[in-house]
Amino acid sequence: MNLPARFDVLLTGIHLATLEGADWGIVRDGAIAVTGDRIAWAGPESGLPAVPASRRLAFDGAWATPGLVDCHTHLVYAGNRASEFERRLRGATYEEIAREGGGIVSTVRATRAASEDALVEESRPRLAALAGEGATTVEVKSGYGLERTAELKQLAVARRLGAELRVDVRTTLLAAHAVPPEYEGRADAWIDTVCGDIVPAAARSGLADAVDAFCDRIGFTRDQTRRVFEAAREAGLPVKLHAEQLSDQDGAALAAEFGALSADHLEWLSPRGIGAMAAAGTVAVLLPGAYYALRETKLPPVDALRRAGVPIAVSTDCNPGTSPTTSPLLMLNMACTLFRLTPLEAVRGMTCVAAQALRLRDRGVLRAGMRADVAVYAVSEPAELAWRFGGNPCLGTLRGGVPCFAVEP
Ligand code: DI6
Ligand code: FE
Repeated sequence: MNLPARFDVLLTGIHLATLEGADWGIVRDGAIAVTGDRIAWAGPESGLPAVPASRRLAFDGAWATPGLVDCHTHLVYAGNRASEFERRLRGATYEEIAREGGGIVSTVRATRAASEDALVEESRPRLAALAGEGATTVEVKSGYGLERTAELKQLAVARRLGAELRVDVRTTLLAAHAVPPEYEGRADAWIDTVCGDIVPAAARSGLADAVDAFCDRIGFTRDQTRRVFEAAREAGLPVKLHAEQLSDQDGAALAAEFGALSADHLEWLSPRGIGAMAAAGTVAVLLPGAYYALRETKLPPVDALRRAGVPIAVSTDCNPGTSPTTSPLLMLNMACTLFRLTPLEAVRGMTCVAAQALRLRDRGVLRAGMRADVAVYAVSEPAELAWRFGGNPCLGTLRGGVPCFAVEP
């Protein structure tokens, strides 16, 4: 093993859930040493190499996990949808509100009207809240601009916030989220614009790492989604899909056909879709917050996904319409309580498997050589992370090697 002459940061007095292998990868009384933005050494403190450290953080029995990876969010938006929530409680459905020009399109109006600086201000607390519970990598989608400049504005805001808060932000163009008001009744014409103008512009600007679409009754058809995927392929960007959320459109199989990183939501996923995802290595991203907030009753086929060996990730889906949460830890709990994942599956789903859903091979487990993204929690065993709901035991994180702790140990 190549050890540096000095460690920049050394964490001691922690138990590790490395998530190496198929289990928790527990190392009691461990230590993590960091050089630059990489883990230089991780293991039992008794085996710590005798290398001096510039900065030492000595804990007293906290637990360290890989930094959380929130692989599906829409956290850059303006305004809120509290009044839509009230309407839904009085009986209106999400689909009805969308068809009347509310829902996603109401957030589009607010997001277009906000300046880039105003969007940064509105969105910062959301990214900070995710990071405050241990997230070190967060995917952020556009989809509330629905015109070229406003879509790029959202992506630029996401990147700015990532740089400011030292969270590794991955951006996804979601111009095929809804039909913008200017194109009402002309979904195909909007897809022409998305494919001919917005996807190429996003690729040229370097502001998008991937392309997503909403394939559903109130979103886009399978054929329209296919066209978006073809434009993404042409532009050299990987794809992912909001698939089978409200109905079965056979979207997951289409995503798999394009080698998608992930297919997300999946309550209505069919056996055919599962087989296609398994064959393509497409990750299933489960979003219990949206399931909960829409009071869905159709569960994603978790057992069938397990049997087929499809990797399962869990994410917040942070968005104003269907998952107005900024709590990744609450999602771990909901993934267990609502979807019957085990705490280990849920935590893996928000670390190593979520990293896989973003095709990031350098994070998601605690091991020398990986990015020094670490979350530290005041819990007495790692399953406690999924057991609790409503509290935040996170003491802080290392984000690319940089200690971010409210109170330095
Ligand atoms: N499915 C969702 O759950 C979010 N987008 C999507 O395609 C909801 C977005 C919103 O309602 O604002
Ligand atoms: Fe979403």
